[in-house]
Amino acid sequence: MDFELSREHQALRRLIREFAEEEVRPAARQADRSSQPPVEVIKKAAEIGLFGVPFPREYGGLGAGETGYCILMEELGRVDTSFATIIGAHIGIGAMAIYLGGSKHIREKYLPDLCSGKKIAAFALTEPQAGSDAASIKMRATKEGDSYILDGSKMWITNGPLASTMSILAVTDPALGARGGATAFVIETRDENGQTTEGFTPGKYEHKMGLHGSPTAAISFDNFRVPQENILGQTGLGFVVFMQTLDVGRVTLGAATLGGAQASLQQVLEWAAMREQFGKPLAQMQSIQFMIADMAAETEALRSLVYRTAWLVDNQKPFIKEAGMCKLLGSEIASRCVDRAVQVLGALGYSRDVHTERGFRDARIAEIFEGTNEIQRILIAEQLLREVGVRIRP
Ligand code: COS
Repeated sequence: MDFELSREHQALRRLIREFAEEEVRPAARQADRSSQPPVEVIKKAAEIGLFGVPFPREYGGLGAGETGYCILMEELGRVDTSFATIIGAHIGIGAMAIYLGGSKHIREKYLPDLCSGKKIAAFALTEPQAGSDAASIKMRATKEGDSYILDGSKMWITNGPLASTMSILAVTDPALGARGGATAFVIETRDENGQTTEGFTPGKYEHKMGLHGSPTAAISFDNFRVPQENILGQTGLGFVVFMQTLDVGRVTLGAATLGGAQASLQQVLEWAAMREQFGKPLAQMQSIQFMIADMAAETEALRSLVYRTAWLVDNQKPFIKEAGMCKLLGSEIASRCVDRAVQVLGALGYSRDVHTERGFRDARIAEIFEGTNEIQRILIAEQLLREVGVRIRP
């Protein structure tokens, strides 16, 4: 058993950490305050190849696999969850659905521009009535000659206002419903000048509790044409492509929360060493030491889980259960850690002058998006019970 990262992965971590500290961190507060994504930092991330970290070199990626992608998300999650979310929605679900479901031709057509960051991707699944119950989507794709016509709307789409390429799921056979009658497509929603494609309307920006630097929007389609060759996977089997994509995304969401938890721990360590009350540093107080120990133990356990699961993905071994665990544990550990950081920093932790307050707001969503933690618990239990011959859903 070897717990060392390869030299390439260590070099990748150094590159990303430097970028995160020098470029992402200084822009994070302004992005949060203005609710605008840091466009210049996004461009610089693209220039150094961060938009294609896991994908093979033949498609323009860095070829660093799921392990490299987890390193990316951990390092970004350490400094700014919003920025990690922009990159995560682009790589982990938007472009990943194209990689997992696309033919060689479709991969070659779309992935190079996504890996270079020339284009930004989004993943369009959720609809007003279809959140946890992903199979209740109503968006229609109707066959017309060599094309499909998309009609309907999606909501809570991360990168919705930035993306020009989207993976989208729509019902092609209403009689079969989404589980056996939905098809996944890759679509182009904007041209090179940012002009929206006919039939596509970006909707209102969502005003969220946190993640202000990561734009989220509703989007709608009216008579939007997509060529048949843009199908991801097989006709009628798009639900599976989308579920497989979410599995991969959940591992790296775990990595982003690992970064958040680590940052909270670091902040508590530094503050506890410096801040004095009752004539001694907080670090001398057992109540604070207990918090530090709990944070460190949870963070270390999460680290082992995330990188072992990345290893499973990179070695083509089953990982659905572990992906759910990364997302479930990661989101809850990060929330607990940042909550403790606010407590240790006291009134300062509640102040908008330190990034703990932003981290506290930003952490909460990880318990909800990419499948709520309740859904993750069901998926984990289902996988375990299946191994002993019990089915908990029809
Ligand atoms: N990998 C491969 N195939 C999968 C799969 C996975 N992870 N999950 C489901 N499938 C397949 C099933 O095997 C089934 O195929 P068969 O009928 O051939 O057996 C089909 O997809 C339907 O699956 P299932 O019956 O499990 O669908 P359900 O509607 O009961 O629910 C859950 C599936 C709850 C897992 C799904 O709705 C879900 O993940 N919800 C959360 C959605 C989410 O994460 N939203 C976030 C928004 S996008 S950021």
